[in-house]
Amino acid sequence: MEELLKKISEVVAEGEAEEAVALVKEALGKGVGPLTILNEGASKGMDIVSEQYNLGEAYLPELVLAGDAMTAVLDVLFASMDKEELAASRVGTVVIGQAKGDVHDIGKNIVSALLAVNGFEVHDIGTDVPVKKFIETAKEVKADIVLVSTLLTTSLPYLSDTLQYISDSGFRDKWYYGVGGGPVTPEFSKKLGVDGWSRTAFDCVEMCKKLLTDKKPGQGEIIMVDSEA
Ligand code: B12
Repeated sequence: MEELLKKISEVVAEGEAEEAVALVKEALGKGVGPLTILNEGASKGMDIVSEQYNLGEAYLPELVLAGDAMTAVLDVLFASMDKEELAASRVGTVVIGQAKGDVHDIGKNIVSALLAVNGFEVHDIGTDVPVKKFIETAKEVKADIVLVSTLLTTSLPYLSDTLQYISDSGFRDKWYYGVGGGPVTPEFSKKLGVDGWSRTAFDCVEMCKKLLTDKKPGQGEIIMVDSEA
């Protein structure tokens, strides 16, 4: 089974969407859980291509292809997760989106999926999301938590704009505000005064559960979860 998961990571990194989907279906058919396939296979493919990009061994077209393969794999994995069972055990409502100016969506999609499979009602409002849209959606769906993701340093200011907007709209004591993504450091998040920060999508699930049980929005210490620390 390890061999199959390794192969999935390789074909995702190579951007071979069709082959990746076929292998993922094969793994599901053999009883491998969607989260194992995601964590031990497909996500590792994104790590491989990221590393190649950083070393100058892969360029933007390769990233786009790998991103497309990952998205195709995520569609299959999400479809295989039991939605009705999840709806019955709902723990909270989350609005999540990628900050304005940022179209990276793979990490956010993984966060959304993991929250959904852990019983959260997730409203994913996509990429390049204007600050106002987070607040409008949170009001509409009666959110408990608002999460903003970004991978771009140039979009970091929108994380503070969102917090400001939440406060100005009078919801700072109603909604928890959490942030994450590559350039979003623990130091930055603490200085910003958010409720939660976490490193990975798995950490984000734990962070959201802790927010709902251990803290009031806008009060007390920031909750940080970092499995890589
Ligand atoms: C794939 C990729 C792309 C793809 C995106 C495809 C897609 N559908 O998303 C494409 C080719 C489109 C792209 C474009 C660009 N990219 Co790009 N891209 C990447 C790359 C290689 C991988 C990103 C990825 O998907 N990683 C895999 C996922 C699973 O990881 P992740 O997103 O980090 O998410 C994890 C955690 O961060 C966390 N997380 C994510 N969101 C959240 C949210 C919350 C609330 C929490 C708690 C946690 C959390 O959980 C996730 C899973 O554990 C990174 C390099 C890297 N090392 O990150 C560069 C990178 C992010 N890109 C970069 C750049 C500069 C660009 C471009 C500006 C390039 C250009 N010259 O045009 C454009 C920007 C387009 C735009 N306006 O957004 C830079 C950003 C530098 C910076 N800090 O500002 C990076 C870091 C590359 C580099 N080393 O320079 N990119």
